[in-house]
Amino acid sequence: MKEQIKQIEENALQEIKSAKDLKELNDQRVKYLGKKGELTVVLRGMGSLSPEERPVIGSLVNQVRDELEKEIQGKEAELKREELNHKLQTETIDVTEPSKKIEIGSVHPVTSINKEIEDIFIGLGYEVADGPEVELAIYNFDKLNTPEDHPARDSQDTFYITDDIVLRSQTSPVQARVMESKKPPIRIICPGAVYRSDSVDSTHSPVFHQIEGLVIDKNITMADLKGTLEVFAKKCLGENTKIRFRPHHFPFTEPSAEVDVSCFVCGGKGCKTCKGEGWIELLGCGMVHPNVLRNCGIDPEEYSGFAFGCGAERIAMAKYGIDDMRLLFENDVRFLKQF
Ligand code: 2NM
Repeated sequence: MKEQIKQIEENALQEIKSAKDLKELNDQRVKYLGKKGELTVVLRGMGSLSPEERPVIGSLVNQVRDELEKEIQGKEAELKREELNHKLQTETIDVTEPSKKIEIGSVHPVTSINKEIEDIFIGLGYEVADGPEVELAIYNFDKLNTPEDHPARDSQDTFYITDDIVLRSQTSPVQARVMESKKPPIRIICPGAVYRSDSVDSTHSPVFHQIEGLVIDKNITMADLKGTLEVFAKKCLGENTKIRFRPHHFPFTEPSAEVDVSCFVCGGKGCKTCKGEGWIELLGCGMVHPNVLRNCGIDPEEYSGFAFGCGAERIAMAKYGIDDMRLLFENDVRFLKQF
């Protein structure tokens, strides 16, 4: 039996010494000292020994067990130390390592056009006004002198929420609201999203952005309109820009006109940007119709005014040479980063 215990001791010491990690060490603890461990089994078998042998073998087993326990404790401390050292070496944080690059976006071309136009008109003494995109049909149409049978009122062209509520098809309802609530003089500019039931193609989108301007005061004439738009065109597109007026019709203005600017790419000779015309259509405008003034509580005998409106996407496309409006809505960063 002594031989057997010595053999167990020898094997155990060998294995404990070569344990690679804490799990292996624990397996050995169980294997030798656990409830069914080799040494425990020997202890249990002592019943068959003679009374003289019993204390000798008993004390030997206890001695070996104490020894193994000590060895295991020592090995455990060693393995824990190694593990900690390994962690300290592999999990260090290099505070000098450059951080991940933060991607900063860029200003959308329509946003920068809006800002540029706002700045020009703020410089001329205008204020920026805004209002609801979900609008009462009264403000979108009726007050703006757009009759019941006008094609713009058709549900083919305008998004109806109910019979009386629409997604605004222009930003003029903002101007009707301002005329109703403020006494002239009024000088405002209204940028914002508008909605029309158009299919998407290279020049149309059901959502786009408009900038409309409005001036109401005593003795405002077409000359004020022309002078204002000329200053605007030069500041926006360059000092050499010329403008021309073509007669047009809008229900909310009389007389009405469309305004072209001389091509800022070729200067009027004709090129790809102006499609050989020398001129590019910029905006619509006119003298505010007396019915509109009356509808909004302003006396047309005392006050007159002009208004104009243009599409922000169209100006951005002309100015930056963008040939497809869809690019402005797809928001591909590779496209947007160019501006
Ligand atoms: C345009 C063209 C012409 C316009 C008219 C008004 C208002 F509110 F005074 F009636 N606001 N904007 C107007 C006039 C808009 O856009 C092409």
